[in-house]
Amino acid sequence: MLDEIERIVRESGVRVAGASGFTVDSKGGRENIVTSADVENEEFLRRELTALIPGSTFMGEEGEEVRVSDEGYTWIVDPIDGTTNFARGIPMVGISVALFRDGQPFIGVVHNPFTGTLWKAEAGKGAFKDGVRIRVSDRGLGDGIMCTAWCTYEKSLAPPCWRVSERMHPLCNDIRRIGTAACELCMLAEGAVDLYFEIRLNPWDYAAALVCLSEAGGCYRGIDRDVDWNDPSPVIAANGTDNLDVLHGIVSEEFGGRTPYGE
Ligand code: LIP
Repeated sequence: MLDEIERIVRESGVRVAGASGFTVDSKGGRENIVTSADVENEEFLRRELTALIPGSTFMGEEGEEVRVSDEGYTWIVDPIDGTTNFARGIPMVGISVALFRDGQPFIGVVHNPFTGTLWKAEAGKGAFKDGVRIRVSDRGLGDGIMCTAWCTYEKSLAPPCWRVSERMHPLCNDIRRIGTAACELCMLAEGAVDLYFEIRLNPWDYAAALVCLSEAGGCYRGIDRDVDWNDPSPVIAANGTDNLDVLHGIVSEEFGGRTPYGE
């Protein structure tokens, strides 16, 4: 199954990397856009992936609302994670495909068609980047690089996000804002970076990458509970529980136990 999913994702990557003349529309607010390439790639992935498992359900960023099935199979897909990067020609995007079985994630594939990089994992079988086994780093906080964002789509939430960055910056090595959660979380899985925080992501941004992160020995959580697979959630992740606990503590203090998404 993983090989078949990889084949389909790579085929979709050829379409995305070769897209031209696509339209750009707003999804509400000037920051939240969708391109015709997103929509077309989601339809391609929906058709090909659901044909792999007849009767499977499909949750896609650009489609109608779907919940993860407690029984059977559900796909959670972001056809182009990092849409703004894609629309502006910044070659950091991720095609993200997760497969859930009986409500639990067990396969994740993330592919950047511009670099050719593909991360993949199946529960219990390890995580891989371009076919090579990967593991999180063992860096302490002082050597850690944190990927983060400052809530692009709801800028009223930016101030506490800035404060988290302000407090983490002197503790760690540096901070990066790359603009694709799927790829950033996979870079955490491969040991390139060491921490990750974003206050508001959708399941399609992170589901596949968190399978890779788990299989690579990393850890993640929400603020007051686990990450949600059906609704927007904060995502706090790290290469180990020591760094996760420091980051989670600062996030909790800055958001005052109040999480903006019903957590
Ligand atoms: C993006 C995320 C990114 C976040 C952006 C956006 P999209 O996903 O991957 O980390 O900061 O605001 O949500 O919307 O491009 O698929």
